[in-house]
Amino acid sequence: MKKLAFTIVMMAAMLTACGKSSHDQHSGHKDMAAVAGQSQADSVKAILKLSTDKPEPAQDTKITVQIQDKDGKPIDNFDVKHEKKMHMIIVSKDLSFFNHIHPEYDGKSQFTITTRFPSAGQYNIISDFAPTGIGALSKSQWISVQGTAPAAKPIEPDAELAKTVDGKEVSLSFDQLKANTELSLTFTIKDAQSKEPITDLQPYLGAVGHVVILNQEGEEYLHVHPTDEQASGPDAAFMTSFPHSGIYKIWGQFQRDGHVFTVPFVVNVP
Ligand SMILES: [Cu+2]
Repeated sequence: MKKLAFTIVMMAAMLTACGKSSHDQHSGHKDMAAVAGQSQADSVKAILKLSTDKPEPAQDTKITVQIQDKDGKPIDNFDVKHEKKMHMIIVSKDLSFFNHIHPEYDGKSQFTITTRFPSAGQYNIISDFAPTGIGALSKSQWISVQGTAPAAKPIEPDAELAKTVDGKEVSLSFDQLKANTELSLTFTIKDAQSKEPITDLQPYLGAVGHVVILNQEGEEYLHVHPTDEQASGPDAAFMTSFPHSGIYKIWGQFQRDGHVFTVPFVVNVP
């Protein structure tokens, strides 16, 4: 079958959450310096191909991502970040579906993974990787899965930033919540039944947890860094900066007893 190639267009804004700060001694900030500047990110292309030009819901679909420089020359050295050479986030248009997966590096500038899209509609595929010498950057591409998309679920800010997921009660707090400011967000995790703080979180991707933030349109992807990678709960703190006011969805991912759980929140950033 003819493969359909999409050239990934630079995201409207390649976002980094790396404000100047006095927190550089924190372990989570070490890779700040490695986040690529805009011009370096522009010089990298990620070419996304699917194994079929008509992906179907709930069918195995192979995703291939080729990384090239601006002249089409393969880039084949990548830094490992959070234990992986590439992190891939797949979200549905309404952000109700979220998947965080790790394509394998096949060598020769190519990453591959086989995944499934749950239903018809548009999905944004965000590849997060760090060419050696260039630093962390992300590229995204919308794809379309065959059929009639289910009705979009509204993306509404949570009235209360507390959720129960898999028997854990997770709350989210901010030291301050405003655009264009480096801020910390803290997840606090308790046992939902006993209300006892959970203090035995396991490292997930080399840190206390992994946080992904996207704006309402699913296009602005924020880099988020743990403040203390070695923490094990009940608090897991991260730093980021929201580039604009507006609605953002935040997914916190944590591991306990060998099981990863994902907690989504929606916030309105003033
Ligand atoms: Cu990842």
